[in-house]
Amino acid sequence: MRPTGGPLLSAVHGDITEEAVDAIVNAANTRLARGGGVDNAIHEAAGDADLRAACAELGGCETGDAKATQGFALPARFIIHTVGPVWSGGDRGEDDLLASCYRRCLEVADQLGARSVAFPAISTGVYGFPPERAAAIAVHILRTVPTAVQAVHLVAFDAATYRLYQQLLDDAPHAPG
Ligand code: AR6
Repeated sequence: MRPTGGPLLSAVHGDITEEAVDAIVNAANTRLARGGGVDNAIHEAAGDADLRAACAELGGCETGDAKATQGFALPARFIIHTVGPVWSGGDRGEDDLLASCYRRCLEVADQLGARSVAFPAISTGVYGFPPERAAAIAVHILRTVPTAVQAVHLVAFDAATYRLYQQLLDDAPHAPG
């Protein structure tokens, strides 16, 4: 059951750096050093020098944890950097660590007063987490953890991930054909 007043979840197909929300989530690494994928796109769009300097002050981030910076040149006011697990077969606590990412991001969003948050598909790129399993964990945590966040955008960069989110949120188009 979704707690009363829980966030409205919606699937978005596109680039998270364009999301006009209070906070976007970055799929970062433990050093909070600029990497590839969504991390690279966020550094590019936020302004590399500003974001590098802000990340350097945070002193890294544990896998499963989350820490915030300003959004700088982004439409979003904040960036919540979280570090997903590297997939290594599923027996190394990967599910719990990924769940922890979503939970910690909501906690940090609440501390920031953010009411709208956009998430990428954490760990499903370079880190190799199976997308379907990751999407189910994401939706479960976002539907069950109490938060003051009112709107969550699950941003899929590719069509397959977008379809996964649509199916899980049961908002797939029902038009025949
Ligand atoms: N907007 C939304 N989603 C995106 C974008 C974008 N602009 N670009 C990529 N994605 P990944 P990870 C999707 O690899 O697996 C970095 O080097 C992408 O298609 O960015 O958590 C970090 O520094 C995929 O679905 O993150 C770490 O070292 C999802 O974002 C490492 O990669 C996550 O893919 C983290 O790996």
